[in-house]
Amino acid sequence: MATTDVNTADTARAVRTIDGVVDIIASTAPEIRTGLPGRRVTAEDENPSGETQMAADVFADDLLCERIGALDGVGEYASEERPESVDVGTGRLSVAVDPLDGSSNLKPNNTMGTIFAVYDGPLPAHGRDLVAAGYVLYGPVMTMIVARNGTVDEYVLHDDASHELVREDVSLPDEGSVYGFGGRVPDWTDDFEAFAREVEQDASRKLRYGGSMIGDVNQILTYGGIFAYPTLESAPEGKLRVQFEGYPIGYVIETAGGATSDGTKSLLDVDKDGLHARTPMYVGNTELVAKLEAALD
Ligand code: FDP
Repeated sequence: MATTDVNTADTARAVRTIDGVVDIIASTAPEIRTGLPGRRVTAEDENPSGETQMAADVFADDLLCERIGALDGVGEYASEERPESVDVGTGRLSVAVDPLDGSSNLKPNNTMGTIFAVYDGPLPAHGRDLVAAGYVLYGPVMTMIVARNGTVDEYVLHDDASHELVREDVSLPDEGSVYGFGGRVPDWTDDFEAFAREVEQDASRKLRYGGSMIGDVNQILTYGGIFAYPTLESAPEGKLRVQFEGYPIGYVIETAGGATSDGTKSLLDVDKDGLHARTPMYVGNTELVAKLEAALD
């Protein structure tokens, strides 16, 4: 077979696999949500980052691993809840998932999300290997954001496992009107605190912070502005995970016309070893992220 035929076949298979991952995320999210009421308790284990797991984290991870792992074209599955990735097939695409982002919001019944990233290559992968990424937001309405083929779309997810496209080509509004910064304020660096105080002084912006990254990032995608989970004095790498949070959210926000940074460069250019490596995260309108980088310089 000629090389071009092989490439065409590979590409067609990859497109089918990516669509399959999106369909599985969309159809599994209502089940994850339905399974939450009895699982607002801690599980017996900690996750690989040493954080308390909720029973819901484990439940969502098991469902997604089983279904995504059965998809043709997926070679590896990894999640924030497992120490190692799992070999699930012979495909060249890998899927990394944060099954329930913001699960400490489960007790107070606040927003949470499910994040997914599809990489062309083995895990841990690089941000520039992403071929699709997105997230589900469990809010009053269940929505899903998907970035692929250079555009970002929004879907509404229904309880019967169907999904409906509601917005095409989503982009960040030009004038950002909200901000949300994580971590304890006394634990922020002086430079970041000075930047935060400057952002607060602008009367056109309001604080919107809910403690679940997906909820907070979706505010930025909707209203524009800036979200940060910064470097902390006690945690120079910040809290959020490169493979499961930094890269996929970097991909979504940059595809939507925004900018992202680890403090000096795009989140997609972060170079870290290890499946559970962490990174500071700053995402939002280009002008605000540029100001942030200048402030931290
Ligand atoms: P959670 O620990 O509840 O799962 O990465 C996880 C995350 O939530 C993010 O969603 C959120 O932005 C951040 O951690 C909040 O952490 P802290 O409450 O420890 O600041």
